[in-house]
Amino acid sequence: MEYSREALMEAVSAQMPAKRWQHTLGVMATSVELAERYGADPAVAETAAILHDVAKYWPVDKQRAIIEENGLSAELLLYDKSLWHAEVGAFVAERDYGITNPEVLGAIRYHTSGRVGMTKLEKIVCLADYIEPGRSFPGVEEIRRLARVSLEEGLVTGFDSTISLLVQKRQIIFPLTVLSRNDLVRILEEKS
Ligand code: DGI
Ligand code: FE
Ligand code: FE
Repeated sequence: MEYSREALMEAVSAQMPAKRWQHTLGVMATSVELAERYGADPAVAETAAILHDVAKYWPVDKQRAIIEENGLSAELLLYDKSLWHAEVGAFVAERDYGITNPEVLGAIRYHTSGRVGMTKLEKIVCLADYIEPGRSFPGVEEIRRLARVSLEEGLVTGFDSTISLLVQKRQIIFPLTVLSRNDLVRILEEKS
């Protein structure tokens, strides 16, 4: 089934509290802005943004079942539940919303952890998730500033803030988050 932009927004918004939908609207607007600035397709970026947190409020048992029953990343189940909705979201986007564009599915799948070799669209949605207008956390203004320098400068600072917070709270870090962060540092070193 093909969803229009409006039908997709309505279907996704029905699956989350109003506040999370406001966040999604922010990620949409910021993804479009970043796509325009950095030369990606704004409509494709917006579609990924609409769906990026589609599974965020699904019961965790349902999320776990989807991962187990569909051969998704079993490794993810060994790490924090808050990581699961990204992988589940990509699956749901394809199964329930007929999304076939692998760029969109990748941007949903990797919006929380990142990955090594992130595409431009993946960086855009992941960075927009950090800096959309509704976000307020220590360091967000600096990430917003760096997002105007480059996608990599903004995103590496975002990952650093997540990793620092996890370390402060002595939480387990999903290894891919560290690998993604290192990959961006390497890209920036090679640029300079
Ligand atoms: O879904 P959002 O709240 O918009 O944002 P998100 O998808 O980037 O992040 C969801 C949560 O995942 C966030 O509170 C931080 C957490 N997180 C990100 N990476 C890791 C992580 N939690 C753990 N334990 N380990 C990680 O590596
Ligand atoms: Fe998310
Ligand atoms: Fe989000």
